[in-house]
Amino acid sequence: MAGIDYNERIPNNVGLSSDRRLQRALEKWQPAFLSWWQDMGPEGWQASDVYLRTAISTDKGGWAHFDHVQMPDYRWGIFLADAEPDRTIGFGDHMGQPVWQEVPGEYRNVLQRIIVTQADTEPASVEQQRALGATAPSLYDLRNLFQVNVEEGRHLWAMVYLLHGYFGRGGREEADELLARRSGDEDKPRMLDAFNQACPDWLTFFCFTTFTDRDGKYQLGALAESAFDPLSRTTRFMLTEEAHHLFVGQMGIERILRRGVELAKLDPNGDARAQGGIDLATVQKYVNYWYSYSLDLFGSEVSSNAADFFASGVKGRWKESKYDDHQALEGSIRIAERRGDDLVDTDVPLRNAMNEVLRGEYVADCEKVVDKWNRALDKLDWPERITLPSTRFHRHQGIYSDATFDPSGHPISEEAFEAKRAEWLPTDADRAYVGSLMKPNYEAGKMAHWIAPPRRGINNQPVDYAYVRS
Ligand code: BYC
Repeated sequence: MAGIDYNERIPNNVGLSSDRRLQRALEKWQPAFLSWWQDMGPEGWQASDVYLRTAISTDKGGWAHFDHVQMPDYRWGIFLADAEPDRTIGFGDHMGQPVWQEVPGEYRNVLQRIIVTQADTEPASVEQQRALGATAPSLYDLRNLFQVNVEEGRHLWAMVYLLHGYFGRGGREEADELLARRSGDEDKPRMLDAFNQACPDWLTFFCFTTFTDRDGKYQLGALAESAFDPLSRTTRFMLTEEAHHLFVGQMGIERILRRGVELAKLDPNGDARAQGGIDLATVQKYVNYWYSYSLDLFGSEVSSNAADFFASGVKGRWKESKYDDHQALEGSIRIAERRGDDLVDTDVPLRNAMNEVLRGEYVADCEKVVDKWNRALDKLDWPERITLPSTRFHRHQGIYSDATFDPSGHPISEEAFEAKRAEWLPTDADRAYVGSLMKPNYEAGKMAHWIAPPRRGINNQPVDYAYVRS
């Protein structure tokens, strides 16, 4: 690796070419990353030319440079959003003090933990999605999958830059561990539950990018408020890339719904499945599954960790500036807790409810997405609708995880839940049916039978453009 031109190989705006210490750390890590990418990144397709956008600078337009490239040659860059001059801490106990350019000793552990947790999700999602290239419904979708994958790879780089640049030996060891854990592995799983779930089909992929990537948007938004300025700047830039992932998910589900309705209308019994499509009831079950696992990613409704993160200035609220009170020492959030067969409202001090505050922003955003899907169904004159289950339904983390609730949030017995499970969540038979539809379509402009075409292509290219050339 000696003699490497870092600005060419790793586009960056962090002064990499003049930072010997950082260069040395990344020099060791880069081959390990590439070897992880070969082993755990998209299966096949590594020698294909994919129409990808690459971040080459943070200037307007510079981060959206489009070209056909082979994935291993993707220029994984390290970019921070521009520094805000004289930025001060916007919330918590240190409000008004200058932001930190180095890690304060007392917050070292907590900051490292939060960065590692965030970082771990990035390679995890690439691992979860690695087999999907074998069953892409179109070249357009195949390209979008790979775009998402390389950008998650870049987000890993962004977090590893922070670990290498600011956390010394401990940070370097954590960066190595990020390449050692594996999604779904019994011995070395990824850190958060959603990132250990299988992602074997494209309905799952579109639910994942709608709901799980959307958690990423809100977590990154909360970290963009951080008093640790390098973390704030790197997450601000990551957020600009995240929008496309959410678009891929939302439009993917909308296209499945549109096609499902088209096919159901052709069927004498109104059954999309009988015509080789995906029926709305199946989409609803997948939505229930991924939405509930993504709600878990916000942590417990009542959390002293979250209170500490806020107090110290490490993690803020979504768009902290829109709040009047940045101390959050007064006030409370009403949370329904289960007591026996009842739900009892409890007032939780605001700082302890910060996970719930962020989850509330996320839920409101998800509701808007579902509204858009339902508007599309309405336009097609179709009576069925998608709904979001209650935030209590099917939870594995937080205060609702040790009890069972129906999709409208009513407490029910475990037996009652199990009796309805097959109505509410994907069954083996649903997964087998969806799996049976997953046949690849690699002819430019052609779509799999179960999904409608997108309205337009990527970067003003036509839908039938050769987005991936083998
Ligand atoms: N699974 O007080 P609690 C993204 C653990 S996604 C397993 O409830 P806290 C992306 C927790 O670690 C964004 N374990 O929660 C999307 C703790 O364990 P310990 C990811 C979980 O700490 C798509 C215990 O339960 N970003 O970017 O207040 C593609 C009690 O914790 C889970 C972040 O996560 C879970 N779901 O908050 C690619 C941001 N939840 O320490 C990328 C950074 C909790 O007692 N992380 N636990 O052993 C954080 O802000 C916080 O760590 C969390 C949890 C919000 C995750």
